[in-house]
Amino acid sequence: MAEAESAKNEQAVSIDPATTELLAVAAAEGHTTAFSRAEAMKPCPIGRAGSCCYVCYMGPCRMVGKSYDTMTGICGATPQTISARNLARASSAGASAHSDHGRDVVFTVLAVARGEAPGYELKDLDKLMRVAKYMSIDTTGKTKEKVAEECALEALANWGRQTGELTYLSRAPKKRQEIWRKKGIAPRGIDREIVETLHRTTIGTDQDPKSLLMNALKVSLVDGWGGAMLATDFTDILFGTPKPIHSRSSLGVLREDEVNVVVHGHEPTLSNMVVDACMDPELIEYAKSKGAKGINIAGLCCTANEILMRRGIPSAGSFLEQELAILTGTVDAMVVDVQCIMEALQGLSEKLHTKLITTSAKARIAGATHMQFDEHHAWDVAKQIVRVAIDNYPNRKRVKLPTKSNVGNMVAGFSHEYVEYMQGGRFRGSFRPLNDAIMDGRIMGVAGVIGCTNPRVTEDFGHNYVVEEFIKNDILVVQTGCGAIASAKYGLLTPEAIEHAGPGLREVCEAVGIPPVLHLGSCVDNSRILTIMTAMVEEGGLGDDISDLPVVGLAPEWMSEKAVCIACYFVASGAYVICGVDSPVGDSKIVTGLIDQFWTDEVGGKLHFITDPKMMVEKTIEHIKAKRKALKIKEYERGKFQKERVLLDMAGRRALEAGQGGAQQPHKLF
Ligand code: SF4
Ligand code: MSK
Repeated sequence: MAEAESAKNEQAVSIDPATTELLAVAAAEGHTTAFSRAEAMKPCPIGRAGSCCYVCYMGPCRMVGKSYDTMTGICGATPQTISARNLARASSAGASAHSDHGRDVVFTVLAVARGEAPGYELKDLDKLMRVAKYMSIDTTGKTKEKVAEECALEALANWGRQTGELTYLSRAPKKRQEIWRKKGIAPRGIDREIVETLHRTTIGTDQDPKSLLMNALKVSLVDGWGGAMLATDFTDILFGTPKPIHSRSSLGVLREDEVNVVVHGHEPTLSNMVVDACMDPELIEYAKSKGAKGINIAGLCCTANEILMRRGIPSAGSFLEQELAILTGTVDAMVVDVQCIMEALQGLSEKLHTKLITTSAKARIAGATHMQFDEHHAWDVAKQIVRVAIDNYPNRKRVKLPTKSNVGNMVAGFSHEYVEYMQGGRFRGSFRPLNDAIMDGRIMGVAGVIGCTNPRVTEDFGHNYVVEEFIKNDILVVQTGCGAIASAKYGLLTPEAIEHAGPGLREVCEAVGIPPVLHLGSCVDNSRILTIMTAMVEEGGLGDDISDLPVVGLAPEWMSEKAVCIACYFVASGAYVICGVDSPVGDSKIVTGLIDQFWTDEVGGKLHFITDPKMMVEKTIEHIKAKRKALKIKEYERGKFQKERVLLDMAGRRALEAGQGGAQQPHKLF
């Protein structure tokens, strides 16, 4: 656990003992890692703070020095235009990544619906019907395949839509939709908005910082309420909607005596097949024939979260653990798809024994073994991959598994559907209990703590510090991505973590049987947070828009353009967002002011970059309290809330699940 007294930990590269141990191995053996390279290569101070423009070849132009406020690029671009343009470009790059991922999942569902993808099935028909309803598709008398085909085609139309709006904008609160339309940021097609942002940000096009910043929000919405939300829904249809499941997270999940296959990246389609292949009796026998006791599969980054949420497959770690996994000498194959995969993996794999296997035509790495994934014969590809891993097992050079790894247990799998279900069962699920708990002060508010890990700050420290402080202050935490993996390593995703929680949150978690920190999934599953916030608004009592809710989004250790995009779509949805590490627009006081006050005036959300985790907590609490005050709900006072409500006991829960509602049930959650 992080030390509560100090929000700073400037010396340590990580608070994870397994990381520290393996970094010592790397140093002793002469290998570099992201940690050592970050130490050796200080960031360019000009580009880091958003003051370098390289969109044309008269430049790059660097805004720096005493004349910063008056200087311009060769074309006359002001520092604020350059800063805002860089932010808009980052937002569109992030949107492209999540959305292209979503598109591929939808194509897989389409192939399944048409009988062209053997090995996959339409696993969650309830979810399919819900998606059909969101899309106003008439399901009467249609087969599930027909419904799935129509849903997939409607989804795909979102990418190429030239006019009109994204289908899922209608899932947002009514008031939010009106704001988007009034401000001209209701996005049309996903591809159209991304292309337009790239166009706007070429030399000599959009040169008004306010216009660029509004566009940064518009293009981010194609991610949150478009590509990412569609990715979440169609992955649920294909592999099931997550529900609580036990698993573990740490480099300690790798095994010395088994073939270790690690899947890394973001997409769920191949990794799910690889999980099946690792359980194939024939392949297990083959592994035994090579001297291994069996086949062990683990994940990294968000591919890990996809198979963790639905199948309980353990996570070997977050973004910064990818090289460390190879350094253990036990990874017989690392199978990568797209995003967050370090090119350095290949060089390191060559020095040790790991086979690095790329699988996406979009993400090739020179020197790696490429085994092209194709959803039309995914099972064959997955089996071939596992066979390569098994064949590589006898080639291990040396094993250095961390001795101090704590193998954090966790309960993951909190889809928004389950969050609703857990508040009343199948027939009475709602968000009323959560809203009530906030209104009567048991829960102060909700914080979404998401995003990457980054070697520019102490690994896991920011995540760990803010999460512990939030639950201590009765703030329910929801997490996704590498942030969730970081918390899992320290036991914060277990029901036992309530020992760190404030009295109100503790009572709620005990009543429902949940951890105080809920793992909602991968980075695209940040869309589940949007759905939950919308449900809280629609439940009533907490205002009529997301901007009214006592909630804050944080990315304490972010590093990716995708994190910028996520931050932007939460702001565009009305939320207050805090990002750590440093500000990519930090040199420009004007842009820093615009993403605060101008964005607040326009859309009700704002973005702050705050480096000190302690200040992140203070600002979050300040914001939540201000929102509570504006809502005129009970002032939060630790431990002071009404206690007369009857909690749902097990008998009540069983009655709910059996559908015996009515007079028999005086039980109430929270
Ligand atoms: Fe310089 Fe303008 Fe070209 Fe940017 S667009 S590199 S500021 S000349
Ligand atoms: S994987 S985007 S490092 S959260 Fe989604 Fe982790 Fe950030 Fe990649």
